[in-house]
Amino acid sequence: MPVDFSGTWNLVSNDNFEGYMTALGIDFATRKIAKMLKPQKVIKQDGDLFSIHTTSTFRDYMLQFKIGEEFEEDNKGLDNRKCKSLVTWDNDKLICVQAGEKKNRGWTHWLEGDDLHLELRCENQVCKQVFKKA
Ligand code: VLP
Repeated sequence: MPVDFSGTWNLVSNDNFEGYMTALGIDFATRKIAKMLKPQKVIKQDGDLFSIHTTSTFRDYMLQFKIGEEFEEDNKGLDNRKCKSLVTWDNDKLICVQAGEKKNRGWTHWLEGDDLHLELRCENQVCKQVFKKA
């Protein structure tokens, strides 16, 4: 794949994270803390193998996957629901479907200029995040 997401990325905008967290059933107190965070993503891309490490002052989340290979995702420290997750390419976009209790759950990553974009979806809520290279 020509696109390379590798690098360290800092959050610069976060639209409707509240709606997304509410759809995931995150409690009020946790949402109040979480929406103040400016998480950083460290992405490592090596052929079909990816790791995405999302870190913040409150919680961290580590994801590792291979393109086209379904895996069990535990969402530990997020909503803690287990999903069967699958990440595939759609042209230059990285698309994850997180099959489980929540309908329409997943995310999409893509690059636009120097920025990393992330759309997070759950039920009828869409959160849009933009990151800049650290
Ligand atoms: C839970 C929902 C905030 C909010 C409470 C804890 C980790 C794509 C993908 C790779 C994600 C991030 C999901 C964030 C859901 C928050 C703690 C925030 C920092 O990223 O890059 O896993 O799904």
